[in-house]
Amino acid sequence: MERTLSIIKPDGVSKGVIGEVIRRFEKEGIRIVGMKMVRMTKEQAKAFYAVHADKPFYESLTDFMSSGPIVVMVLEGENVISRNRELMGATDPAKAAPGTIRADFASDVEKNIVHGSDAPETAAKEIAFFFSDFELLSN
Ligand code: DAT
Ligand code: MG
Repeated sequence: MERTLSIIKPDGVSKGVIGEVIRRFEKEGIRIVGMKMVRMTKEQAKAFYAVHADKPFYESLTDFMSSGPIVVMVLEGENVISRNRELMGATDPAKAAPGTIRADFASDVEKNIVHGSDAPETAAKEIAFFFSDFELLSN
């Protein structure tokens, strides 16, 4: 059993697709074991995306990620890290496979609706960034 962090980004919240994204997870039998809506400060967004600090899009990405509410979730299931990445589709929605969340809802490579951890180590770090143990409830 694995866990991963999923974020519905500010564009996903403002486009009204929170329910649709969650429906896709539940339809796949992925369990939601933690969930809340928060708004990150610019500093928190910079810390969350510290791995991208040297990228040209870092300022713009962290402005965007702190621009409005996000829904953060911890997903649980077998191979859920890669299964979530498959449901999300490629980073650039123009390259995302048809039927993926990003192909269906994202407008560009930066405003791409969802985040998903990419490996067990990053999942553990990203989950701890937003959640404490008592907020995670296997069900
Ligand atoms: P992913 O979110 O698919 O894991 P990533 O980790 O490479 O992609 O990048 C993190 C986020 O940064 C991504 O969701 C959107 C933004 N981003 C990535 N590449 C970008 C680019 N070329 N221009 C603008 N934003 C970009
Ligand atoms: Mg990534």
